[in-house]
Amino acid sequence: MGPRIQQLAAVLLAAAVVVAAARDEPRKNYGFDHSLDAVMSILNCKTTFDLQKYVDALPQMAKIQGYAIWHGRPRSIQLTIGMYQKTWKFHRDMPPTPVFMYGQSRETATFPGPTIVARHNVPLYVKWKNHLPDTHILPWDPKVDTAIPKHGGVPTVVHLHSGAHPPEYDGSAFAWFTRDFRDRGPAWTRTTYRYPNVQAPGNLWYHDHALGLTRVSLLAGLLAAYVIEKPEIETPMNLPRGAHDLFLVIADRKFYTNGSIYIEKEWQPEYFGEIITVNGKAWPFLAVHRRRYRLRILNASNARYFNITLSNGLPFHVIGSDSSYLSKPVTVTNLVLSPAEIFDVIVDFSLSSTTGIEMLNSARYPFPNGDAVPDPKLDGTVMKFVIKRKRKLDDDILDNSEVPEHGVSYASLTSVPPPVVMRKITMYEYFAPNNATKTTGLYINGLQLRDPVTETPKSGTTELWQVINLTGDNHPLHIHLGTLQAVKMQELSNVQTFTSCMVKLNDTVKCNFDQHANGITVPVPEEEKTWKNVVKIPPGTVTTVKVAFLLVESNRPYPFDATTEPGFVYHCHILDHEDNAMIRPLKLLR
Ligand SMILES: [Cu+2]
Repeated sequence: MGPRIQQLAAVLLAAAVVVAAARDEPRKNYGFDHSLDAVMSILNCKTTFDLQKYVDALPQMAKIQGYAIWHGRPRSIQLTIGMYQKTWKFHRDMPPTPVFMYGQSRETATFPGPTIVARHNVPLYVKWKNHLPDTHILPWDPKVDTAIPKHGGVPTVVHLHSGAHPPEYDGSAFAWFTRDFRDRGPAWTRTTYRYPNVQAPGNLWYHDHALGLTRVSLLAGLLAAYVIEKPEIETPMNLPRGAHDLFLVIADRKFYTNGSIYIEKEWQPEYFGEIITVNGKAWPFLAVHRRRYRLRILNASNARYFNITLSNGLPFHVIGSDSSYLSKPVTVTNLVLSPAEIFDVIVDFSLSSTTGIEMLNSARYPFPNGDAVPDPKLDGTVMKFVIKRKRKLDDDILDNSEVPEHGVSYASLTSVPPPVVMRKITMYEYFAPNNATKTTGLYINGLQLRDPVTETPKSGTTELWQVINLTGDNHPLHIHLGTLQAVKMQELSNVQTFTSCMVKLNDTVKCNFDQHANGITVPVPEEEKTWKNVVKIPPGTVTTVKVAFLLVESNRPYPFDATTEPGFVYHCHILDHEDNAMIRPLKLLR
């Protein structure tokens, strides 16, 4: 044996000993074998998969109808949805991965969970049940403010993202519970949530929201789609339906070679994985006919933005974004999706010049100025559409769907009443005193979640928020209950001077905000001009956002009391930022 081989053998032997020890060792409280992690790092086998792309067919998650039909009319029902630990095959050639998943039963739980299809104005009751084990499958950082149960278990609480519902059903970060409701957070009040579904039709999703665990619990798999249908609005649009109406839930992941999901033990400012999954499969393919398809594309990644295109230049006809349709469809060849953002598009594969079409991604990370550029062999591709050979003559020609000429009348900024309050919201990033590149946390207005509430909108009104981004990255602003729309994006001049003043004083008046809010105006993309649930806030800008705390479809106040405890929150939807601690309370007033 040469000296290098001897050295390698010694490392392997030491590693094997540590692995063996790790196997025998009882699981630590953090649910993570630190020593095993060390071995994985030593052997540098974090994510060395050489996966063949486009070998797994794109799955569609089961659809659960969130209402019953009784004498021809829709009526309320109650569902029970559990959270289970199981394994999931992300790729034909990968070992099964331990995950947490939603499902109506252990057998039917999937990654992502089942899609709930609710009906406008038909309340849906859901009993959320935690069947998770005593420890999390992923490590979490005790330095971050986190839900800690007395008796072990994994704290969970479900938030219906984009839902208009009272605070007690919002899935407050403090309303968490563990298995069989053994331990409950201070804001926990009930086992069953009631979703009124009073808002306009569109695409929502549900996911975990427990204090300090959102990033790891979504990474583990607690996420799924939710739709509110309203046939009066949607039937006349004549959109592709049934087998031609599909969800694409995109999420990046990093894996150990044993199949487990990789995340650093210590909180990191952003989680990025180079393996791109869609509906729980790494780089899947979808066989399509030469016809129009409706694709509801959700970016469920923790921190990764996507800038997607189709390899043969086919356009996306955008009909909606987040939980609202547009005023009229917008045709684009690329779409930028922040975490939690949804675009509802029609793609006409009958116009394809090729039989294989890859969905590509070119978004740098962190977005938009990060050093990392997607690798065409890895995160630079998302999935592939393969056009089926015609078997029957009518396979392709029976497409009566269309790209509608018009959307909805309530999507425009001017359809809601004028704002009654103007607020300034400042996004900060803080660094370690001895290391200017090590992010220690990100805050809004210099405050954290437990600091007293400062945003108290009047229910039934609209407001104008000037969101000042003093960090180097884009942040997706998400406001619970409210819907939002960017009015104007303006670059800040002398941003360094302004930032250093703000970091010291946290005062827009003393730091002469008005003298800095005079840079170039960046146009709001046409495909984002509707009532959104996340608005991308570019770095070094002030983005003016109109926020509606009412039902935009009718301009009516909510038909429920939105002012009760435990209130709502607003936050950055980069989950690593939300957890530490780019999140603030939001309390509506009468
Ligand atoms: Cu952020």
